[in-house]
Amino acid sequence: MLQEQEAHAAEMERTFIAIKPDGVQRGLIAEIISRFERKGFKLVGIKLVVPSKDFAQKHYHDLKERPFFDGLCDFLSSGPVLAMVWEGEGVIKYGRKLIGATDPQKSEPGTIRGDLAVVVGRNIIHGSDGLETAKDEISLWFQPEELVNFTSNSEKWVYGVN
Ligand code: IDP
Ligand code: MG
Repeated sequence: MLQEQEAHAAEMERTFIAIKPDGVQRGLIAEIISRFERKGFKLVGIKLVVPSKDFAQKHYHDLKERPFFDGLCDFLSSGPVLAMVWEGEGVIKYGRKLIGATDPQKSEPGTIRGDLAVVVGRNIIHGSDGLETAKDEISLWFQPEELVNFTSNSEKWVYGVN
């Protein structure tokens, strides 16, 4: 039992997920949260913020050479963004699966972008793409004290460990 608990603890990850201004404006917050929640992932941080353009540029710094960078940063800073941290086994990679491909025309039905978005410039949601980016993005958007450490009541049923 102890081994199972240790293995479970070792697999736990956190990822940064944001509903972009289009998703917030279109009233998709509950729909999107629900998909992560029903899967069994745990919400450990959440806030609604309007990022400055400077902040948006920091968030998307990897894309600064791309032609759409300026428009993307204008867009991200154009209105409220729902910033979240989700925790769970494999949540970084599986979160990206729930989200779907970057271009909603190529996202599978059943994914968030596949079901709820049509064009790449308005694809409603962001998710970290790896362990390092998850760490960087969580620390960019959240102070450590804004994240909550707790054991959810459902955890033993989701993972089969106490
Ligand atoms: P991701 O959001 O799936 O990780 P990235 O390649 O990291 O995709 O791009 C970040 C965001 O930039 C995308 O979610 C999308 O909003 C925007 N983007 C990506 N490619 C294009 C494009 O070709 N035209 C316009 N916007 C784009
Ligand atoms: Mg990305």
